[in-house]
Formats: sequence, C-alpha cells, structure tokens
Amino acid sequence: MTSVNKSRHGFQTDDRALEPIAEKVQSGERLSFEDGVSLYRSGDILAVGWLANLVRERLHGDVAYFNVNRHINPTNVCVASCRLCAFGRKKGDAGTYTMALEEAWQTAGEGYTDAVTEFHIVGGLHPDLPFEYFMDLVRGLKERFPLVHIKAFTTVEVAFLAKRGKMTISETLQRMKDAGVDSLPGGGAEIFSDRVRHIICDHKIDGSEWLETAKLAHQMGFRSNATMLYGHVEEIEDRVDHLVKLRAVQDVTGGFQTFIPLSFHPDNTALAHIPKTTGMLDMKQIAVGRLMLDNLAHIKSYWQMVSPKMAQISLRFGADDIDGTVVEEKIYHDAGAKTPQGLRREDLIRLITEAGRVPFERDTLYRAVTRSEDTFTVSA
Ligand code: V47
Repeated sequence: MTSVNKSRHGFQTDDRALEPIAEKVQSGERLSFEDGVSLYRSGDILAVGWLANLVRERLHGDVAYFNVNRHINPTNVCVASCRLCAFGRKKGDAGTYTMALEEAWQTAGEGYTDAVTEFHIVGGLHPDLPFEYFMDLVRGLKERFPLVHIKAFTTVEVAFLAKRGKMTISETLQRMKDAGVDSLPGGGAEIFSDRVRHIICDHKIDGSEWLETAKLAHQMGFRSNATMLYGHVEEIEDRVDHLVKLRAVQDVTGGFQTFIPLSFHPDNTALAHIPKTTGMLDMKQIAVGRLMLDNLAHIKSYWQMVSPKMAQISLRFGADDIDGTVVEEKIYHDAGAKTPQGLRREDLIRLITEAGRVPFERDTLYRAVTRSEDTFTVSA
C-alpha cells in the first residue's frame, strides 16, 4: 500500500481554530496547552484525525504494531478503594482471589498456542503479600520462560511495594530489575489533576509521585508506558494538563515508549452513573494524544478498551499500535467490557490489514519478532 503524500493543501476544515494548529503540525512545531484545548473542543473530528494521521505516517508510514502477550493479574485484593475500579476487592470480600506462585506460573503458560513474547503483570495492592512474593513470581517466570519480556508493576504498585518492603523507590526498582522485571506498564496514571484524583482514586499516589517514579525508573534504565484514563469527571483542561506533564518528563528522560488512552468503563464501579465514552471521544483522544505528544514514538489504541472495530479506525486517527493477544483480561471485564478477553495473532493481523496498514509483530521494545514453529527470535 502506498502512502498518500499529504501536503498542507490537503488539509480542510470548517473550524477556524484548527488552521493555526495545522500550520504548526505541518512545520513540526510543538503545540501549546491552548492548542490542545482547541483540538478537544473541535467538532471537526475528520480534520483533527487528518492532522494526527499526518504525524503518525511521518513517524511510522503504513506500519501498525501488535504483539503476542499474556496478561497475568496475580491478585484482586486491594487496600485502595478507587471509585474508578471494579476489579479491586477488600480482603475477605466475596470474589477475591490471590494466585499461589505455582498457579501463576502455570497460568502464564496456558490458554494460547503461539509462544508469547510478553507477560503483562499488574494487580491489586495486597495488604499482606510480602515483597518477596512478587520477586519470586518474576524469578519463577524468568526461569520457566527465559525468552519472554516481563512488563510488570505500575508505578502505583512500585510505590506500594516500596512501602511494604520498607525500601526507597530506587531500591525497590533495583530489586525488581535483579529479579527479572524488564519494563513497567503504564497504568495508575489516571488523570494527574489533584481535583479529579480526589474523586476517582484518592487512595493512590498523587500525579507528581506517579511522574517522579516513572522518571526514576527511566533513569535506572527501565522503559515504561504512560496511560490516561478519560471519560469520567475530568474536564478538557485536565486532559491537556496530563498530556503536557507527560511530555515534560519525556523531554528529560525519553523513557516512555507508548501512550495508551484508556476509556473509562463505569459498570460495577462507584461511578456507574457516568455514561460510557462515545466513538467520537475515543478517536479524538487518540488523535490529540498523537498531536500533543510530539516526543513519544508510539500511540496505542488498546483494542480491549475501544473495541477491535474502533481500534481499526484509530489506525487512521493517529494510532500506530493496537496492543496484543492479551489472552485473559480481567480489569475492564469486571467493569462491563463487552470485548473478547483475548484475540488470536491472526485476528490482530486481519484487523490491521483491513485498515490498510502493514502488520508488524513487535516485542515490548518494538523490535521485530520472527516466528518459527513454536518459538520466536527478536531482531537486535
Ligand atoms: O491503571 C481500571 C485502568 C489501568 C478501569 O502499559 C480502568 O502496555 C477503564 O494500565 N475503566 C490498568 N479503565 C491497565 C493498564 C494497561 C493496559 C494495557 C496496556 C498497558 C501497557 C497498560 O486500567 C489502571 C486504570 O487506569 N482501569 N479500572 C475502568 N473501570
């Protein structure tokens, strides 16, 4: 498929506020806070998407990334009572679970036929599990699956484990690294605004602690992802503030690999009265993320969140990655997600191909994965 050459003359809009922004995007100039607000306020989703697609194609041409991964959620017991969450439960409540280590290692090898290249491990903030449980979990996975990249523990979990283990954040990160953690997932960022955090997740570390922990992880050689939860009680300004803060950390460390907007799923949460996000907002979120985060290489449209169908469309609205096979998703399914729990490798390839993009199987660090029989190699 050949790329269309998009010149400034191809840009059309009936929204005057987008014209100066289009000039900046075409000349590669950084967008301001006010530009971010104007992009969110615009009703011309096709124009916003056109601009985001321009940047996306400049960076990645027609390539769209996916991976073969497996999620593991070792426990849903959580000391926090975040109003945004339907997954975490208090110790002793009905429906709690905590995997024994053997069970977690066994789960890691189950449910998927192709060799997975990544374990994505996140879970509740368990009041009693010792720090060593998590390190043993990682060590045991590395022993059994030495080729698989371990992307484990959000900065919120890192901060909690540090407290539990009576260690500094950097000691905790070092112990994680020694045990075999290769990178960090992007969860727990939610929205950095204190006002909003007080409403949706006031038991978590605050926004600046999240950013400082990510910064430290990058300085210690970890790559990590960055998320943003939208579609609840935040204002447009809170979203732009979140993006600008991520961009500022990235200017310093360059350690974020991917930005992943997460649409709020209200079912079974304490915010169940909030309506679900719409397709317009989901696509705009991807597009504005692509346009504001000029120093981040990848924008992931997580198919579990926006649905496989919308993930396909998003590949024309700024996204270059749709995430992976996942196999078993619990966090959004507890909150009412209607998507499948996992997809097969062939399904992801089909979604990407039908969107007119070229599928590229990546590992967690965006290196090419080549498959043979029941194993894989990663190019340097
Ligand atoms: O931090 C929790 C979100 C996140 C709900 O790094 C909810 O590659 C919507 O961060 N509605 C965890 N969202 C998942 C996550 C993630 C997912 C995929 C890939 C990567 C990556 C990271 O899920 C939490 C929170 O922001 N979440 N509850 C809910 N009801």
